[in-house]
Amino acid sequence: AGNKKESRGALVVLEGLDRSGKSSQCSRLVSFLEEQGISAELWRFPDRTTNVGQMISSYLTNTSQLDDHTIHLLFSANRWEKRSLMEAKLKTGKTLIVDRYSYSGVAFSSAKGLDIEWCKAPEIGLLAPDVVVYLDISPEKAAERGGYGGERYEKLEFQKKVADFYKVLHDVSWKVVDACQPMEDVEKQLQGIVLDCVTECWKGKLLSTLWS
Ligand code: Z5A
Ligand code: MG
Repeated sequence: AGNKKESRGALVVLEGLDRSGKSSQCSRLVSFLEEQGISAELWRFPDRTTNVGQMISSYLTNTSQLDDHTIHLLFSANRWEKRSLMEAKLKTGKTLIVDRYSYSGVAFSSAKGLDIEWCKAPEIGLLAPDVVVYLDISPEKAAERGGYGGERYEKLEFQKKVADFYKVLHDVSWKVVDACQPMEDVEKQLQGIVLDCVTECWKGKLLSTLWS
């Protein structure tokens, strides 16, 4: 096994439709890793705490209107402003559990009708996740979970389009987990996937960049 102290942490991303359980699973995962003695941190995008993040937040709550291209670039800028910190943390051995990332960015904007290649372009050069766990649920089942709030994208027809674009983005770094299982079962599967991924990183797996 690799030397924990000298090895980097893993970049783990959770993706999935609204109400697929990303935020619940991300926090459980961080607690689990900490219990295992693996240093981990919870991250989320959008990061609403920055200036850019506040613009995104008022757009999502319909407090402000923005052109589709403009908001796309703001979401991307919100990841870019965190890139160097992300890299530094990974290099000091922290594993980052990230709630949504570039795949949300591309899937949501493409679902509005923007060209998918145009949507991917500003994400090029961001750190590539070591693993993307896709919490798989149909838009109908997700809507039944209730709690669709007033935010802009929380509509069934739109979520169906988002699901189609997620399918297009699926690549070798993806692991698909059935998000309709009981929460504890999803949790167990995630733990296995993430422990394997952390081990790979300790053994020297190199960081790479999107999209590869
Ligand atoms: N967006 C974008 O357009 N471009 C970008 O680049 C990025 C994002 C990064 C805000 O995201 C919006 O921004 C989002 C995408 C867009 N669109 N919308 N709408 P957000 O991350 O802030 O969204 P959120 O408000 O945190 O919610 P969410 O992500 O939609 O939900 P979730 O995190 O996947 O689910 P949850 O909160 O963990 O669980 C939802 C409910 O289901 C809750 O009551 C749970 O108790 C229940 N649940 C969870 N798992 C289960 C299981 N297994 N069984 C039964 N019930 C469950
Ligand atoms: Mg969430």
